[in-house]
Amino acid sequence: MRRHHGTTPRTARVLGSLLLIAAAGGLTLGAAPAARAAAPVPLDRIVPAPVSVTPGGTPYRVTRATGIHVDGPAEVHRIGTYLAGLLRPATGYPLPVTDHGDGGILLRLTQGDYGAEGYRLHSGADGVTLTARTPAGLFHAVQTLRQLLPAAVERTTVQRGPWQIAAGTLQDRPRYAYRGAMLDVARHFFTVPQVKRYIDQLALYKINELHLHLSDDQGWRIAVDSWPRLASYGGAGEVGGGRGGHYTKADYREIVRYAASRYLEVVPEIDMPGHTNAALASYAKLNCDGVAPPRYTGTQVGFSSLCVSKKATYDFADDVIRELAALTPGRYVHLGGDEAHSTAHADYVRFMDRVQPLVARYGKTVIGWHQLTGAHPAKGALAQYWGVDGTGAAEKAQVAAAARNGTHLILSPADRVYLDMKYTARTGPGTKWAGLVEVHRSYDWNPGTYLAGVPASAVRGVEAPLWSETVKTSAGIEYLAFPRLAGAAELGWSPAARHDWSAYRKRLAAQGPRWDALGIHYYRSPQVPWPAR
Ligand code: TNX
Repeated sequence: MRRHHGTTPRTARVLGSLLLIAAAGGLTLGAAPAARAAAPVPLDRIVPAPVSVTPGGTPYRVTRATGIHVDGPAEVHRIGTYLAGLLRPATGYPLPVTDHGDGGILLRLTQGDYGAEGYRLHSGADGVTLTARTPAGLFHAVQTLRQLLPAAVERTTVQRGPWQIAAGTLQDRPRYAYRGAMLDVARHFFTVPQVKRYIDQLALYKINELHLHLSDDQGWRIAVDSWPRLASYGGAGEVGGGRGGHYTKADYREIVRYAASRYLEVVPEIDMPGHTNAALASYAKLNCDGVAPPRYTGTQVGFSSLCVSKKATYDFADDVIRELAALTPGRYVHLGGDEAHSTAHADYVRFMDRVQPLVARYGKTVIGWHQLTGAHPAKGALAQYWGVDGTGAAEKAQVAAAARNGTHLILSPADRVYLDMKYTARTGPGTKWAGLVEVHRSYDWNPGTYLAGVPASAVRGVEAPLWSETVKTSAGIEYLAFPRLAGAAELGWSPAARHDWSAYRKRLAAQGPRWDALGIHYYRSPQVPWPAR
């Protein structure tokens, strides 16, 4: 992780305690008496908001004597080691991880009504206990514990404590099973370390799906052995004319492994039949006229199409989906299917009728952008809705009808959670085709009632896509994602009853010092009462 540089240890320490004061009490910087610094972060001051908290008792204090005890299989031990790794640099404490012992921090798996990802956190004078039915639940509990500690805990050098955790009990579980973020690695390529950095940021907000947009007009980003020029030629470019790049299969496996270690499932997308110029440029035979177009470095959409009438197209689709499925332990393959403006509608339907069964043949479930609902979505397919308030009634009705017929939805309304929309006319990167999307607008909607005529049970969750036409660095990603990503994560996790902008903006403000400590480059929206830096 990249952290702040250029701060001496002493100023870092002072800054750390000032940030703690700010996070704990929202007090004016510099004016607080030292004793106030000791107030721990209240149990409900986290993002996403937890289901319920019952405060009370004496806070637990992490000290040099604290141990991390694990009760469960090796995977629980691994989560304990991950927690120790998070806490050691800033506390400077040894925090041994052991399979026995009392007091300190205990991670345990039990049977019980926690759900697949829920957990309970209990904190008192003698220790903190994290309980869940699954390792994923424990991992989410660790993210909560992290947010209950002062923001300075995120720093890589030793900081002054105290390291207290508010007393009481917190019960938590997600509203939706699918809580996603998408990264477009096609318009600009992002390296494995850059993707890992984003994964760590997603994990902090309990996001559990990482959708990678692996191909588009401007680049093909995943090695395919049976069609090697897709990556070697089709991957060697990007928007603006940079060198681009692609993931080898080993790179991709490393991303999948790292994501799994943070309890995220990777959803690979190969966009078809449009958004395919990089593939068409790599192989002449994929073009109806047999002529490969040049590579493309602009940002127009809707001009490319696979040749729906050619056998080569389906050989290509079969090979790509087979190799991608073999790299994918996750359940899904995303086929794209958006903005196929250069494919006649009948051809689009024909293409999807032939290609969706390939996904099932290789053991996966189809996801498509919601245009798929205009064809014949495969049984069990998910449609990802990316409309806006102004999307036409007929299109919305088509999506709702599909949802009633069993095509469940992932909600990514572009004028709410497209992270590439500019916040205001004056903020730097981003586009604005779906409008300007400030933090309040991004947060203030209800996935359960968002689309008329969609049964609540047909909503699988929320995903925040980040298209990368205008960003090519981690700082660029972060500026667009933070703070809106946190809001999308809360919409996916927290109960509708906890949805409250005026409370959210205060909880969100408390994340600012944490992002500063982590070196996350974020947008300091005037809608959020950030503590002064
Ligand atoms: C629409 S959303 C697209 C992308 C662009 C994005 C820019 C979708 C399924 N297609 O091709 O990158 O807008 O915001």
